[in-house]
Amino acid sequence: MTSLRFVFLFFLTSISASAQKDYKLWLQYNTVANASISKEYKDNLKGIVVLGNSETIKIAVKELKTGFLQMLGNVPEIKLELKGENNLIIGAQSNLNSEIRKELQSNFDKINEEGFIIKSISIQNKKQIIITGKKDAAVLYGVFNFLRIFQTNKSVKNVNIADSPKTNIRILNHWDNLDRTVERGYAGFSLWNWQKLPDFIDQRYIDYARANASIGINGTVLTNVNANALILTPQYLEKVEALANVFRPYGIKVYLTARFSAPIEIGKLKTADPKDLEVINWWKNKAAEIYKRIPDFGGFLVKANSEGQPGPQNYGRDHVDGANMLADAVAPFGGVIMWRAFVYSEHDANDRAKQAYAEFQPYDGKFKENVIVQVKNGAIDFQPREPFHPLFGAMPKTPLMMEFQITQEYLGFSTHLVFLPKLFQEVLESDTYQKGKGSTVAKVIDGTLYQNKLTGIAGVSNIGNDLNWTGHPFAQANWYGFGRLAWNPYLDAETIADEWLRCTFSNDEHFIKPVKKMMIDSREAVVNYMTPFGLHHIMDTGHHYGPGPWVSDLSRPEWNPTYYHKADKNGIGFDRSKSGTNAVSQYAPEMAKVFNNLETCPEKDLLWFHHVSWDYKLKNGQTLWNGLALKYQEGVNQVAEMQNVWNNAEKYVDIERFNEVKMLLEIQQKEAKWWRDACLLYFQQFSGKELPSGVEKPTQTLEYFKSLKFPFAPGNG
Ligand code: BDP
Repeated sequence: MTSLRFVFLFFLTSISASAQKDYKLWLQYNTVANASISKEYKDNLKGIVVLGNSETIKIAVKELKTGFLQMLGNVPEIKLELKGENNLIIGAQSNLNSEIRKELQSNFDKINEEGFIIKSISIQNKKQIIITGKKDAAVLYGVFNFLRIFQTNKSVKNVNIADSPKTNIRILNHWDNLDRTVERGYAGFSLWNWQKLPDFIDQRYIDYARANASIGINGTVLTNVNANALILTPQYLEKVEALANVFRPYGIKVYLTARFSAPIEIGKLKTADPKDLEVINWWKNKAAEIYKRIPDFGGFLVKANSEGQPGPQNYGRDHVDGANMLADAVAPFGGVIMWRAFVYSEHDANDRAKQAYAEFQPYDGKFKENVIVQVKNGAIDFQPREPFHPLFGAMPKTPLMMEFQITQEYLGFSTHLVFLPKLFQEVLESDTYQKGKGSTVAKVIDGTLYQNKLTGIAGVSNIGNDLNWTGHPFAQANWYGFGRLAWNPYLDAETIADEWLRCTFSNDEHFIKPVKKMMIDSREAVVNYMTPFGLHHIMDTGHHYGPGPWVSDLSRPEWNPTYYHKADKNGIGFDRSKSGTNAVSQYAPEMAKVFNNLETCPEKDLLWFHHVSWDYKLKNGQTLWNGLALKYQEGVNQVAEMQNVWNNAEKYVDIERFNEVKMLLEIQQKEAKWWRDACLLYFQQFSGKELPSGVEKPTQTLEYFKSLKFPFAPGNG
């Protein structure tokens, strides 16, 4: 009996230890094994001098204590004034003495309000390290970055960093409903326990804020873009206020989604017409009511006249009227309106990929200054690969913010390992040519191309109440990577993967090298086994889980996969060239030319822009049919290789996370084959050709794949 009880207890503790590891994200603070780093620590960090006593500074001190204790086994003495040498000084610029301020003046000149300085300095011939910035939240960013130097086993000797975020709004979009379901959420239910708020503050809210602050995220939209007006009632605003109070010391502002018809639904007005005086006043009063509770409220995110959501067009007005009316309501309080450009209509016979540009581009220069237009990375919808959205660079007088999707709606949910920073980087690096060569999307987003003051990057969150936050242990890297790229859109995906692996798992090079490569390659793998050569939107209906290239019976034509791949006996692909829908003309002439011509169009985007014959010769000499089949196979092979890499990583990883990832990769392998077989069998009906050698034969029939149903697949709103 006793021994059984022991086994049971042991089992329980080992489960909770594993959950804790997963739960700790990239803030594991593993013991530093590198002797020279620990020596440096002992020599250079004898005390921590704390200047200031705000909540934020207290959080920073607590973080340093936790980090040092866990990584290096002890905590330096905490001092309230500068004495002796080899101290770590932390505090905002206004709390520094004049000598230090003078010493750092040139560094302060280089950073913005949220930037930080970490520098080894000599004051009265005494060596110190200082972490500072213009405000306390910046000091906190500096502290996390300083700890990351230890986490990644780098040296702090002669450290000299001055780093500022390149965008103002670095924000998560939670598509969370008030009943705690999460639209396109694959990691459990919403973190926000509306029922128990405002009185019950779940530790998770604090840990969430801490994780975000550690990567520089400074905003969160708590609610779904398919909005519920109730969030704007006093009953809910009280709860939002409680969350805002938790997040504030971490430098995070809350934002809400505004349902355009709220004045009718909760305000009892007869209309929501943005030109109606009563409506205008209703929003002004609502804004005042919110700011009274939450003085630093960020503003509203709005999805209007898209996929059935109400908007200004219901009243014969346009997006500018709607956005500007809301902008006026929040302007006196410093709020912003993030107005989404994700619009398309079943009544518009135009190519869906052209609709957002056609509608929004003519509005350039017409929005109020506190409006920023939020544009998805591509013109359709978060596919495994899309060419960059043609609106980027095409609205010089309008701030545009990027919307990436961190949750993997179309990329294998939280089951497939796909490292998204690689996708994000590809988009950010794309050259729009809108102001000549070098007009990259990143420069549009950080405001340097057109000198926009208001800038931002949004990521649709992949976070839920799963123990490990994101469902897949490696999906944590996508949250992390999003934050890092929002801070600096020029960062390289490899650098991000490297950092994340070291902070999350291990600094052992034998682990880092292969696993980093696996992460980097994982993005191309998913493209290969789902949508190679620019194919897109061929997933199954509603839940978007698994392949469904055959679907052709949905009421809205542009919801059908057949609308996108247009496979027939002549070939496959969507002709968006001049002889087709001419979507290419929405790009700058240089890019339009490249995309328009079959010969110069990058093969990765081929079927996005062209309808191509099955016998078309690819650059490698293969016919399109053979090339397509081989790409699908390559995707499957890449997942097999990922499994190999992971199996070899066993000795560097705790057993729980090792097993989780192993099981998930097994599912990914099965599902990669499913995508390959279902798509190839379906397209083969049109090509009428045999599978080339090297491509495995499908083990099921097309009918079988068509018959699969997933009525309870998660995330389907
Ligand atoms: C699509 C999702 C849908 C969202 C919509 C949006 O399928 O659930 O509401 O985007 O971004 O990707 O508004």
